[in-house]
Amino acid sequence: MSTRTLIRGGLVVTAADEIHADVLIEDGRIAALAAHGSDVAAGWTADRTIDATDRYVVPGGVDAHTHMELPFGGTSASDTFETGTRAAAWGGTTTLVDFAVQSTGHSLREGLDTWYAKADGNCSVDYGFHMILSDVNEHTLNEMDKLVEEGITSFKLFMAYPGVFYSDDGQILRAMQRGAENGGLIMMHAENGIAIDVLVEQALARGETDPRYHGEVRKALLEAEATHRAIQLSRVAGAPLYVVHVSAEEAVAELAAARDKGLPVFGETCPQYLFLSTDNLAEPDFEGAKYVCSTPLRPREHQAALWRGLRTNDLQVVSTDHCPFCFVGQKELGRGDFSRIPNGLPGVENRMDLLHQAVVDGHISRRRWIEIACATPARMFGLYPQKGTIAPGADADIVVYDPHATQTMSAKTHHMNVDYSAYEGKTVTGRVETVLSRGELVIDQRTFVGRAGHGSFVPRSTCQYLD
Ligand code: DUC
Ligand code: ZN
Ligand code: ZN
Ligand code: ZN
Repeated sequence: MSTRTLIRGGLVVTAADEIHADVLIEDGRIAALAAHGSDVAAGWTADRTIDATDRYVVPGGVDAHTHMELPFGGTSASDTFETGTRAAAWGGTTTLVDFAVQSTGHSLREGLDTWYAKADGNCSVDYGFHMILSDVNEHTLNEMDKLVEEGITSFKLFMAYPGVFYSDDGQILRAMQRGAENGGLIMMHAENGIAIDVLVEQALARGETDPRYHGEVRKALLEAEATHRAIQLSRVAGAPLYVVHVSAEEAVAELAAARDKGLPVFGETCPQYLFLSTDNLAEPDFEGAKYVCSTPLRPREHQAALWRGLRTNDLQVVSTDHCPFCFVGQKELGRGDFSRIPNGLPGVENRMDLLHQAVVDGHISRRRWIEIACATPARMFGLYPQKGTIAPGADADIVVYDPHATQTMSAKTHHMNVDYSAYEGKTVTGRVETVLSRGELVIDQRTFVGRAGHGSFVPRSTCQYLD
């Protein structure tokens, strides 16, 4: 039986428009929009009506960078697909693109099947996968073609982490060449890991073991160098490039210079780089470990370049790189040696709210908020217009957002399975009120009413940001 839902009286905000409109949902999809108060809208009836007066009605967030259950640093990221997708929904995100991992010496198929199994039946919102390439060889390259056909249309490579995920320049070039042929988008972790490992060893030899040294050895210049090298390799291969978790001003400059030449080079940053800094890494009593991620947090001065990049479209996407590890028992593995602190921050629940705060603070416009958090990640990764917008035919993934409510972020109240908040005590204006995933309520007036297993794998087309 078809269910009709009506969202009445809100301000519908998309990347393109802001209109006072009623939204009619039928069979999990958006059936129609009509001006609030118009004869057309007044004539609509529904099984369920949501009053969105004084609220924004926005597309569900698309977080194109998460790591649920990632085995890393001798432990495993603490959010499962069940807890992580529930927390995502609480934060107004209705689509995740998580990273399946190829283990060295194994096939892409094995890695991908492992991730399908982790997610299947456990998610309360929809998800797709990118594939991390840890072992670029002839077999892997052939498998890339098959994955693209299966809807896994993006591949992450690492210039960092020698001995773990690392690819050398020859492997990177070959993967890029293959991507240029099969349409797979190469995503790059751009840090010079070989040089960083030298600096890590030297720092530890000097007795510099505290979390803040993580930020000192992973130098901005080594992010910029790797970004530059990745751009040049992508030019040689004739492939577009998406640089993940950009944090350094110098790396933004490399992207901007490439884009000024008209190259198809894209950049993502994350809330932690926009709102946190090396001040957090320097917190006493090993608390800085909570803020250890790679690329690292930078001195506060870098933030202006990131905000500028988001305004000028030298950076196109804000994703979270959500990769939570509990302070107790996980981050603590690195006491006495910062290089053993598992890398990653929690944040899947906080992204939409922090970026709304950026609207309040005047960094970005309301439509740009939706563009960088919903529409562009959907287009970048082949999910548009099914995801990322509110338009007839699109999936009814919708957030009713209260722009006036305030909230204070805290581990005491968040829903991520991690024992601290990276934003503990931060008060922001704006709060998710109600969330729909394909027309079904997941959050109803701040109550979780979703279901593990509602969320489905979404096969993706190739990058649409080049169209
Ligand atoms: N960076 C992180 O902080 N965590 C997981 C992997 C990565 O590249
Ligand atoms: Zn194997
Ligand atoms: Zn990375
Ligand atoms: Zn990541």
